[in-house]
Amino acid sequence: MPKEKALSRRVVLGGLAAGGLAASPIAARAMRAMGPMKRLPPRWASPSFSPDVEIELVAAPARAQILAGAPTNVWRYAARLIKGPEGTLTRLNDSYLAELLRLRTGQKLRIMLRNQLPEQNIAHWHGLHVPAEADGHPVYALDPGETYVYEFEVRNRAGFYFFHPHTHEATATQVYRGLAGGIIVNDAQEDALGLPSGEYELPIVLQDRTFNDDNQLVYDVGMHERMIGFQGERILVNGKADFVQDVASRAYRLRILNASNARIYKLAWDDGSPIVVLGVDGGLLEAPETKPYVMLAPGERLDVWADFSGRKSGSTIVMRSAPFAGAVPRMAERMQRMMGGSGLPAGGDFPLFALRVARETSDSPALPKRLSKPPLPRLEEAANPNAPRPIAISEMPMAMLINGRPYAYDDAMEIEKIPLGTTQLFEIFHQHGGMGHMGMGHMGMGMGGMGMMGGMGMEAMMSMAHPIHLHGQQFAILGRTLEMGDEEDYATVKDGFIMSGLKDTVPVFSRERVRILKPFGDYAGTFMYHCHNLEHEDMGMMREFVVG
Ligand SMILES: [Cu+2]
Repeated sequence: MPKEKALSRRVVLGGLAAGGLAASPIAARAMRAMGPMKRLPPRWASPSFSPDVEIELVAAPARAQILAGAPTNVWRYAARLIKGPEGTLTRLNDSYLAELLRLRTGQKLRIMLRNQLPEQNIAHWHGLHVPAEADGHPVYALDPGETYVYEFEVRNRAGFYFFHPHTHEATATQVYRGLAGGIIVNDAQEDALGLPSGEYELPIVLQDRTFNDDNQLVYDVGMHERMIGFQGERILVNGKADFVQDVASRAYRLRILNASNARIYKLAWDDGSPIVVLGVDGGLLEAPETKPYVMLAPGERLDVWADFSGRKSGSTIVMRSAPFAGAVPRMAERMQRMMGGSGLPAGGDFPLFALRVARETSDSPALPKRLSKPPLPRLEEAANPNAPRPIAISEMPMAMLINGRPYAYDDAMEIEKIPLGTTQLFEIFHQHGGMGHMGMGHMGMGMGGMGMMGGMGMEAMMSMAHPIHLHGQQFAILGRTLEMGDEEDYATVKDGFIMSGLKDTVPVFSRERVRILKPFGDYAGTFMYHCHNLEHEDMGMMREFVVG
């Protein structure tokens, strides 16, 4: 089946000049559908704001050693500390990723983003609860040479957060080229637990990429990739291929971030050990939870207790992505299998990284029984307990919609206008093919008799997982239900959800309905919500809340 390959357009992101975006069919198509983005002038420093931490962040082309041999041309956020405690910035493995930012709750932060890229750029602080003008809205995208000054207080509790571009219709390509970084926030409550720290706390940033023979990034945006989101042929951890980390035979804390464009992982230890979960997107759980595996979609984070006590020097434990179904449409899965190819299929079974015991020790901390009570919103606080606001996802070959509309700036519908200071109940669900709230169940599923393309039926094409990310304050997940779905597929993922913590991103699997409760405190203004499958986001699967 070489046809699909012929249809797909391989864009090599090798050069230091622009080009990737201009050549991208996604951008061209989306531009026609959504029109140009409005622009507001960049924000300057406020003389009345006195920062505890001040960072200069330069977005610029760079080179990185990712594979053996030739370096790879990338784009990178390079951070430099102007003011603040030692240890605020750490370089991750000399990779293309930005320096890891280590902040504390309550700190006042000023970040000066300088755009030295050949195209527009703006950065978003994923998971952080910040004022609208510090949220990296695409309306503030910087032209080359411009600077944007973010000023905000760190209001989040301890947790692992994430920064990446949110440039209009260019988030996917810019993240893919390398623009991303982690933010670890600490607080006094977490300090008191004495969790593994220093060399025993390992950030793990998961991404997938495809390279050509010259070690340059290839961004494949054919029809198939646009629908399911980019799936790279190799896994990178902290910007390196074939990642192996030496450890001692004791407990570690793994801070895992899925910074991939679209790939969902089913994290599982290769020796069958359960995964001991300490926390999720918005920090620690009340108590550790033990899972056979954990689903981790783009934008989500996981805090893991990994205890290598008793393991012999020289032994290795591997974190894999275990096989699962329903991340991409069934038909796409079949096509992937039929076409073979060199890649890692979505939902496939492959190793992610290895931990090799290099030193034996008997000195290890014990797993705390209690962690930290997450300040979860409660249903009694909801302004709309009996009338949840909808977040209806619909995906068609040429239109990625939420609540029936593609992204447009300043286009909030009534259901997207949120009174400041309220807590709102939402239901996120699939709404296919413009069939209103009928859902798929009424159409009858089953692929029998359906042709490959035209006659295949929108429903089968479209039923896939979408990681939905809401900017602003963290939310609670109240429940997840499967509507007339394929129980067999769902059984491959459903034991990998963590329901108890504070979240900012939740994958909504094929024909799943998810209820969440989200507070809108502190800040009025425009905040985005969108699919964190970045190809979907750039195709318009994004909307805005106007809070006020
Ligand atoms: Cu999506």
